[in-house]
Amino acid sequence: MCDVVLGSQWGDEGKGKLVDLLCDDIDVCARCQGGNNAGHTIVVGDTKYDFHMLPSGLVNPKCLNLVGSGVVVHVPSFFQELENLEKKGLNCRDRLFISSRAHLVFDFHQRTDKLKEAELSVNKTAIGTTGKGIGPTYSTKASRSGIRVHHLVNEDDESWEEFKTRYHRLVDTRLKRYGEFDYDTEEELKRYETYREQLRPFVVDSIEFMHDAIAQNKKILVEGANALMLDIDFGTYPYVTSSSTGIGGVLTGLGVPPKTINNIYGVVKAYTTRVGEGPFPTEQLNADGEALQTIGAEYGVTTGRKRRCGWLDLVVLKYSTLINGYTSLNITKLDVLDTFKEIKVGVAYKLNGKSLTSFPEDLIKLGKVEVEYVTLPGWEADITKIKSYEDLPENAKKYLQFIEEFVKVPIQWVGTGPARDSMLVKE
Ligand code: 2SA
Ligand code: GDP
Ligand code: MG
Repeated sequence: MCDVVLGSQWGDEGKGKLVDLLCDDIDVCARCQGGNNAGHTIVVGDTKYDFHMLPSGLVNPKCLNLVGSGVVVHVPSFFQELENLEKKGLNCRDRLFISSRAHLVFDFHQRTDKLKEAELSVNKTAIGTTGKGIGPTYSTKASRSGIRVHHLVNEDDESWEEFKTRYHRLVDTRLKRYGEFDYDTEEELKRYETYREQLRPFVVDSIEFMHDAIAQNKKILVEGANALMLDIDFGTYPYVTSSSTGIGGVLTGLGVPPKTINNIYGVVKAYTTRVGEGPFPTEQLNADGEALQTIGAEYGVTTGRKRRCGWLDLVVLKYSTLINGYTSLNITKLDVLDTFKEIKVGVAYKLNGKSLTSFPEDLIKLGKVEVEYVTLPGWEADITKIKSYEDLPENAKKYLQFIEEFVKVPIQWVGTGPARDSMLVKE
């Protein structure tokens, strides 16, 4: 059976930390979507690990790790990330596998990601992407001209010639679209001739890999990247990423049937953040937002961008719960609210004075909604040293209870700091 960890807001809720914690008792950790746009930080003792494309289960020495077929892979970054982890003492090579069906991100995808953003910025409609080539790669996948891992590592005689033909064809379509851009195709191809040999030992048929693990009753954990509000279908389109970041992406990105899914853990930051452009109804462009940003150290793990900050939005969380069907929640970064005298929570949206009954699909509407808030008293106490849920201040418990009752999903864990042991379990 597979358990799943998913982001419930706009990302950076602290999924990596929960995955790391759960991986103590997990045989296989799998990524199903996204690429190296993701950034998951895990703190173990004095060591901080930054994960981008590789699964966070690598921190646990017993855990096997799969980069699934729904992930898009920039091979140079794959090796760079692996090397960085090895430098920090993680022995990962024998425990890391990559799906032969995963699509490849080339440098020209990254280049055109930036060119597209520059085009959009003329009309002030840039998405604020990470520039990692994610959108362009999923676009070439959907337009059926993408190149997959198996195309690169195939061993038969003609395969390298075939790969080069595919590659040139693909670059040509990009050149037609964007005109000549500064890019050395021969240099990139040369590098891939080397990667071809280097990547081969990691490549598996991920369908066989996952189904063998299921048949052997292995404990499997799927690590979602990005989050529901960035989902290509259900997020704040077009200010989204280009993959299915919700529960659907687990099935399409790993090739497992729905009946294999067991627990679905929704990770919820105790407030809200967003990186990049797009609507954010509870954003606080004031001292409260600045305090959340500073105390929460809200900077992008991949790009270093400052994250936009605001109050917890329960309209978003309810919508996200409808789609992903969380079986329990992990509330993270509760400690960031320690010093606030009062804490606001968004509970409803009004448009032209009328309460909305569903989450607006139209960004013009979403941009105009008026958020109704409930104000709860803060606890004004340091909770970072607390070791049991029962010992939390009453007002902190009331805050958590408010969330639980509103979304009708039980809270299972509460994060009180970045470290592994700063996680309270609620019985
Ligand atoms: P892209 O690059 O095409 O996926 O960008 C499209 C939108 O998705 C957002 N996005 C993210 N939002 C939060 N965190 C992400 N990962 C990094 C992190 C981000 C960083 O963990 O901090 O370092 O800046 C992530 N990845 C994509 C992105 O901001 C666009 O709004
Ligand atoms: P992810 O993308 O969902 O894995 O989250 P990120 O790693 O991008 O961002 C979450 C940040 O919050 C990381 O720096 C974590 O180390 C940190 N973090 C996670 N849980 C907690 C918590 O409960 N309290 C505090 N203060 N920090 C946390
Ligand atoms: Mg992140």
